[in-house]
Amino acid sequence: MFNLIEYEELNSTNKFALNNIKNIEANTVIRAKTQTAGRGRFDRKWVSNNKNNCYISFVLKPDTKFEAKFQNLTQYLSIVLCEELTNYGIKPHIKWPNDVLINDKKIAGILSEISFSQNKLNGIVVGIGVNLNLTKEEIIQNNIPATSLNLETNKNIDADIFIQNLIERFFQNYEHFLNAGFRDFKEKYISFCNFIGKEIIIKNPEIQNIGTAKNILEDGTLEVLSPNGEIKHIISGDIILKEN
Ligand code: BT5
Repeated sequence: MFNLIEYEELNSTNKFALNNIKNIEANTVIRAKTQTAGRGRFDRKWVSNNKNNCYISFVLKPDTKFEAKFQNLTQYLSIVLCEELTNYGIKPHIKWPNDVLINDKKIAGILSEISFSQNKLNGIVVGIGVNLNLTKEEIIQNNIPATSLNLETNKNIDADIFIQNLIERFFQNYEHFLNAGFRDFKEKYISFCNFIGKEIIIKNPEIQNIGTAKNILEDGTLEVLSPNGEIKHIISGDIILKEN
């Protein structure tokens, strides 16, 4: 049902997948033990130099025509990850749109990138980095507000098993997601969110807004009530809980 291709080191699993997308079969997962240039959203860096962590990219080819629901694949993957983490006895939260946190610290990040040629969709690459076995020193050295599954559970985590289970769980409902879109997963997504009803700051590279997070809509958009009573629909950016 899926192929897992593993490399000792890549610059970035997303970049490798995008560069080779035409030669990679649909539903292939590219894994690198380490990444020399792991990347986040808005050209930010993803710290990726510890080989017992998870750095993988899903190569998906749902259609040759782009559909809006494909943009929610990152939110779908954040739910899949939360379910997997719950199996380890911890309580993860989603920070819209798709960061996964434990006790307000980031344990994982997701980056989706799309490849087109001449208006034809070649494929979608959904990359995820999960901190499975970071040390406290690595977190301090890299100056990241992060946590890691081993630190939360006080156990070393078997990265091979974690990655295999995460991929299997992703593909369990992938067809359902493609047929129904985010709508059928919205309630599950909301069940992992802890910011609804709270005051938040919404930042994206150009603007900053303040408001109360009201809801997540059927297309994954964040609905915010502004202090002047206006309802805003946010489609991209970062959120910060205002009391932080
Ligand atoms: C993300 O970006 O959270 C998406 C990260 C996606 C990484 C995966 S790994 C496999 C695949 N291949 C890639 O090259 N990328 C994907 P963003 O929301 O922009 O968050 C980046 C920010 O998170 C940084 O600016 C740091 O503050 C913080 N950060 C960096 N490395 C981290 C880590 N290992 N753990 C927690 N936080 C980190």
